[in-house]
Amino acid sequence: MAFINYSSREIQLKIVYYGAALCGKTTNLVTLHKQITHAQKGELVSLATDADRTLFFDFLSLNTKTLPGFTTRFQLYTVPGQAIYNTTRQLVLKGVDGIVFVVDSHWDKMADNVESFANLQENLIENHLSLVQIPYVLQYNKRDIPNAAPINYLEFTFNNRANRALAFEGVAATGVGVLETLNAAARLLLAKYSKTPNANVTGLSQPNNSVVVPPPADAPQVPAGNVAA
Ligand SMILES: Nc1nc2c(ncn2[C@@H]2O[C@H](COP(=O)(O)OP(=O)(O)OP(=O)(O)O)[C@@H](O)[C@H]2O)c(=O)[nH]1
Ligand SMILES: [Mg+2]
Repeated sequence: MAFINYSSREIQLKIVYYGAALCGKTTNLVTLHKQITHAQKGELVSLATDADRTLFFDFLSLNTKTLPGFTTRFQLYTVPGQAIYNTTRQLVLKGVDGIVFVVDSHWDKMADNVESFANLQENLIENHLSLVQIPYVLQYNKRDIPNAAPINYLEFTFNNRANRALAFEGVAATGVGVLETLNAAARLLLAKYSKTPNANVTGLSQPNNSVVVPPPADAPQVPAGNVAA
């Protein structure tokens, strides 16, 4: 839940990166930490195993001046994707304001992605929340791999709804789409809480060319595994 302190003129907003194990959530934060100017960011805190699997969460704080007279602090978290850490995912979701759902584009990961999206919705319900009230964006990550599922397939599986979510193609490992994804999530929150939707949170210029174009209405549809809310 957004935390607004009028005496210190500070707004805190929590964005959680959610998705299946190894889809690239931590890589998004590592890349952001590298790309964003020093003055705006705190340390990247990661609690990981020796094999770099997230054990509890990653955390990165970004201070911005996107609202006149206020400091807006975006607190970015990742969840651990491995199935066994569900209690931790529920805890990290507490007080969430916005979500980035990271999809692994690898064909072999579709079942994991679908399961993770369903798990997100279940865990939001545990927190008395839902995707209807929590702004979210999608990132189709690992677009660089040779066996990536087509965007049409991903859009149908994860974004087949009347009010489609903003979706971005990403290569988190090299930075493609990472800032765009975060800025889109941040803009949704700023629009919700302040009616100031045009902020560039990361302070960097960015082309919008990685916004996924919705598939045409006559695109072939894949009936199985559609979990869009
Ligand atoms: N080819 C490619 N590899 C990527 C990309 N993004 C992340 N990876 C790799 O995918 C692996 C997993 O990335 P992580 O960021 O640790 O994944 P995670 O979602 O945080 O995983 P958990 O913490 O276990 O849930 C690492 O080897 C990354 O280098 C990408 O865009 N392309
Ligand atoms: Mg991780």
